[in-house]
Amino acid sequence: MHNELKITDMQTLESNKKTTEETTNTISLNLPDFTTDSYKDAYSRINAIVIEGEQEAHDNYISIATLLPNELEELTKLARMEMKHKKGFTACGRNLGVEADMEFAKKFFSKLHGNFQIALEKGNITTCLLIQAILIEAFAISAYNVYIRVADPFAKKITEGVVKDEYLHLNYGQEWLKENLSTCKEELMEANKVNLPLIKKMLDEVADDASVLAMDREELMEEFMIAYQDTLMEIGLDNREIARMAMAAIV
Ligand code: PL3
Ligand code: FE2
Ligand code: FE2
Repeated sequence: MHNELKITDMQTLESNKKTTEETTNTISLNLPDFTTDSYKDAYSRINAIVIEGEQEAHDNYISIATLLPNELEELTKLARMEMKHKKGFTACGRNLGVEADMEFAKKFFSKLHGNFQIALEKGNITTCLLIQAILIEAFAISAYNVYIRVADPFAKKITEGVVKDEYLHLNYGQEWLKENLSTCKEELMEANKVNLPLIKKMLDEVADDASVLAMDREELMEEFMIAYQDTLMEIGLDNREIARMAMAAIV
């Protein structure tokens, strides 16, 4: 009786071990080789985009606080998180032995950056929030959610922490726009018409490098659309308005 029990325990142990090994193998089969030159080459641009994006997000929240002085404390908190994200992603590049191509990344954001600056100068809070807290954050959320599935273990852990914050940032913009919807709807629609096509272009521009990292373009678009449409719904737009806004991506 005693012996029998022991055998059963051993068998359970053996079969558990096998399952673990099988799972590990399956996962590693789907992951790219992080040490190849082609992976590192693509990573030098994608990593730079993310680092630049986090820096600009920081600067944008600080700028938005000049338009919403009552929200200074909250916006400063968000800005601080962005600097932490930047540090995290810088460590991801260093961990893989990759030097980020920052010049490429600055160009990548230049058009959107310019539009944000113009809106800031004009005091167009709605446009600033749409660009940073909705479009850029939804873009980041889509990218990070897809990246988590194919990242190296070090970067995966960091990105998992970051993406949780990005939902808070998206939520911040969402709540402000929801409260002010009656007065900001027209500007929101107009700003979206101008800036959503830029996000689409940026996604197209990054798609080839992303695919080297095993990130699928369709999956990125899908994740973006989920975050984007979900937010517009929460803001209080109806189906027709959301469809109209999303259509701006088809240009
Ligand atoms: C807002 O908090 C940050 C904005 C960053 C924008 C990132 C866009 C990323 C597109 C490329 C996808 C690759 C993700 C890989 C991460 C190393
Ligand atoms: Fe961030
Ligand atoms: Fe963010």
